[in-house]
Amino acid sequence: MASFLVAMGSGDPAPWIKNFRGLLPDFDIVSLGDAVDPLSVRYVMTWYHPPGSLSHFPNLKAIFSLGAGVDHMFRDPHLPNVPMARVVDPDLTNRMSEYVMLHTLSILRQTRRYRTQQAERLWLDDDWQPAAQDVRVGIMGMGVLGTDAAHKLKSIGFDVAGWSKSPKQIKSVPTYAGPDELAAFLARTDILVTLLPLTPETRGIINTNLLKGLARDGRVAAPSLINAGRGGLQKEADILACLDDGTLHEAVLDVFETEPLSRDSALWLHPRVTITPHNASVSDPLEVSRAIAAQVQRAERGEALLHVVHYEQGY
Ligand code: NDP
Ligand code: OXD
Repeated sequence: MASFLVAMGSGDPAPWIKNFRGLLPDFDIVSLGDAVDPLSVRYVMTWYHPPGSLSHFPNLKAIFSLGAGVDHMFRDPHLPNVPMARVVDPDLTNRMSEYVMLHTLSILRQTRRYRTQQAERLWLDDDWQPAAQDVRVGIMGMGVLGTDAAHKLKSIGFDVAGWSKSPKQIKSVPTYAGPDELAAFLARTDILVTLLPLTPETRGIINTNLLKGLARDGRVAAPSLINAGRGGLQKEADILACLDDGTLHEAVLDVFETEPLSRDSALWLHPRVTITPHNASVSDPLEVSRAIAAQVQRAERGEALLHVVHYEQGY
């Protein structure tokens, strides 16, 4: 019998094994560390598998990331050269857009300031707020998640633009592409949302230089940042310095250079930082299992996989 290997270096494999036993009855569902004939392993689902642990399965046909991000796979220098696919799931996409809309609106409507004023029982008659249409949101990463968030932000009135690697044509959303158009994109951005994958090209991209390029002529106090892509995109020391010197007004961070975020990090107590524990979008495990099982069935029928990861691009 062919095997489907659940290779998790992070998180509990048990619920996934249970799901796949129900969804893929023709496969022996095994976990890393189980005694398994290497020749039988035909598919792998991974989330932070230990590097090298997938390199001795000669009949492997495909690898599936448990998440939308695949940077965890590329940590492995011995990654087998077989097709790889990632999760694209409407539930995951919706949840990310909820996160982006929640925090973009919260910055627009200054909820952090009102929370502080409430704690001080302070009623100030200074309630002017800019309209959403006068606030420019820039989304770095116009893939599945960035594009959905862009449309939803647009539908509630924000002036939205996007930046990606390759040029795009998206109705009602001006787009910029590549390093040559980054400065122009940043210069029209009051709220920066990063939904980029972590690759050698994007590592550390959210740094002082980039943050200083954000708009200085906006209707908001100073530009703000929302990063729900990956922690490796950001330089946390630069974000803190930019918050303190007025380059940045507010930062909302779901992801961190090291996770979990160390209890010593100055980010925790900064008055203009919002921290969420890498849960901007955690999709339903059963939905993800169903999506992966459907991919296995496609491969077994000889059909091409969906949502394929490009080795050379790293995402
Ligand atoms: P996609 O692959 O669909 O989109 C990635 C986007 O980033 C594309 O528009 C791509 O450009 C762009 N991009 C990649 N490299 C560069 C570059 N060097 N310069 C400019 N643009 C670049 O990914 P998703 O939208 O599905 O997901 C994005 C990321 O979100 C994931 O990789 C993951 O890290 C993160 N994520 C975080 C979650 C959380 O809970 N915090 C949950 C799920 C995902 P192009 O269109 O030209 O290819
Ligand atoms: C993902 C994540 O990549 O949850 O899916 O971060």
